[in-house]
Amino acid sequence: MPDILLAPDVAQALRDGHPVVALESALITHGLPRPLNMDVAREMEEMVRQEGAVPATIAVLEGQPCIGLEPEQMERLAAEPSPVKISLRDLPAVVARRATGGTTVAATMHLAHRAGLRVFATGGIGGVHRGHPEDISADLPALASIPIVVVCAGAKAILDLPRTLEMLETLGVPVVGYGTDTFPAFTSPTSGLLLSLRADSPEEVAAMARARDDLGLRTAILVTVPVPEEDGIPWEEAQSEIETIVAQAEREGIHGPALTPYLLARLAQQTDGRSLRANRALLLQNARVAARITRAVSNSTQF
Ligand code: PSU
Ligand code: MN
Repeated sequence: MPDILLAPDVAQALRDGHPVVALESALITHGLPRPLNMDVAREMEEMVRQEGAVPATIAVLEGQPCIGLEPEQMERLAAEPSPVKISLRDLPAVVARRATGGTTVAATMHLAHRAGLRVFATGGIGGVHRGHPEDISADLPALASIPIVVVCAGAKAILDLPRTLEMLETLGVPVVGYGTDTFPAFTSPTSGLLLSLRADSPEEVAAMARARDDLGLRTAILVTVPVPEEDGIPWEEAQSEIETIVAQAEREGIHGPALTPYLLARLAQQTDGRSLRANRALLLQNARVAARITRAVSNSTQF
């Protein structure tokens, strides 16, 4: 079994120096309900192709880390009855035991970087949970140590965003507002928290990634793109819903890896599906931006 299996079109694109965008799969297995999960996964791949790059959805299937899934592999993953939510610490056991699951931002970053991919699109990264400053997503240390560009819509709105942003600063991760001066809040366009970096074009992001490499730094560059205004839930409005569901999780004693999927599912119920529409819109937009950045990164590294 190869340690990482590349889909034929991904392998070809990497050989030819064509842009490849990594996509994660925990959002398919744990972030979105069926059948929306499959539709969105397909749409994200389509968006990347439309923008002139090759999509590579990353997952572990029966112990095999895969970079790029065939349509039937994607379908099997989306329909898997009890997939594993695979973060970094889970990778060794999942591979050793031949298990199947979706990779989180942290695990996807690791596999993508190992395969030579440089840009990765997701929805919202993990961070520090509200009321539980000890529950910090492995996404944050991964961002501090894996040099890849991660395109997201900020950290998930259900989290403690000020603490999450502080932690990213501590870890030395550049957080870039893409066309914005404030930290986007996943399904809400802004948290109101100010960012120190802004970029308005794919080329600016590519230049930062290049400078990071030249400086010998190993951090990711976190590009945060606000959900389109018309699809997003205004931040103040989202707050009251989130306070309710965070209290509910507390009462029900939900914690650990189950907490984020629980909160996302409750938020969808609580907002009558508006959070799902916002989640879909931001994922597609992030796929588009990531494809454009990947093209700029490839251009900036051609000799
Ligand atoms: N983006 C989405 N939906 C998701 C996720 C991201 O739109 O479900 C996933 C990512 O895989 C992220 C994970 O790494 O949620 C965070 O989980 P935790 O807080 O347990 O680290
Ligand atoms: Mn956690």
